Amino acid sequence: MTHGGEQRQYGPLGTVLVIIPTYNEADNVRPVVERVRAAVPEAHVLVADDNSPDGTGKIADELAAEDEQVQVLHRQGKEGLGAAYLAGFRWGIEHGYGTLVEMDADGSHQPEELPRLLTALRGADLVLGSRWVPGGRVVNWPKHREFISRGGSMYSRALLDVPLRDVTGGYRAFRSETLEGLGMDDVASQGYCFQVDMAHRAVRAGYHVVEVPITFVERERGDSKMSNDILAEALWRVTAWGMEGRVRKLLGRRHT
Ligand SMILES: Nc1nc2c(ncn2[C@@H]2O[C@H](COP(=O)(O)OP(=O)(O)OP(=O)(O)O)[C@@H](O)[C@H]2O)c(=O)[nH]1
Ligand SMILES: [Mg+2]
Repeated sequence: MTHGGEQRQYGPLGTVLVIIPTYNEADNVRPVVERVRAAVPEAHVLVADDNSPDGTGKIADELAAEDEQVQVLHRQGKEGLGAAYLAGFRWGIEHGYGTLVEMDADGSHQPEELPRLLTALRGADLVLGSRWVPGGRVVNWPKHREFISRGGSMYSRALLDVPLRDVTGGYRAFRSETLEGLGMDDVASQGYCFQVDMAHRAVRAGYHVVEVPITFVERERGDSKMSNDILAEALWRVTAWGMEGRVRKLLGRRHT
């Protein structure tokens, strides 16, 4: 599934940085980093840890000491997924990476599928790993989580006119130019609506966004950070963006 101008010429992807945000992922951080390094050996990894009380940051430091392609961004405290990604994106752009990948630490996103996302990015500005396009699937996901996720995507799609199936997913590959063009400085979304926010901005800015099917696997170890606060933030922000868009359209029409 695609959106945007397909006729463009795309430059090289540059060096790939896989950003993995972590909060209390002590059991998961080592396996996921090792899987990324095995699946795409040329890629670099940045673990963005929010001072996890369970010592995830220390394990990430050990990984970084063992492997010069692994680095750690230590942040002061838990500020949400969106803030961790924005800090990771900025770090990656400052360090000259050409492609920035978002990936969860809990094994839900398969590093072995990353080559397919990167192949698609050769002809796109942004690639979304998608559970809800043909070929995409979820494994071991409780029905209520699937309901929330599918519902969230449908609601966002309808309200924001975003022609994408999986708007809330967090397995993505951005060209650095795309991120620079999206205006990261005024992104306020903290939780998972960060993903909706970025997809919405990309579509609105006319970027070519491609969805690639992925197999999403429910986490086996560690605790979920999904909360009612995170859902509430997503609901009010998406609704506000939708209203804002409608009002803008209405005013635009009156003036013409
Ligand atoms: N740095 C940082 N990472 C976070 C924060 N909240 C969540 N994460 C990480 O973001 C990724 C996604 O969070 P999850 O808890 O897996 O969220 P989810 O996938 O909706 O929930 P489950 O898979 O059901 O647990 C994981 O790697 C988390 O460790 C945060 O505040 N700061
Ligand atoms: Mg998860």
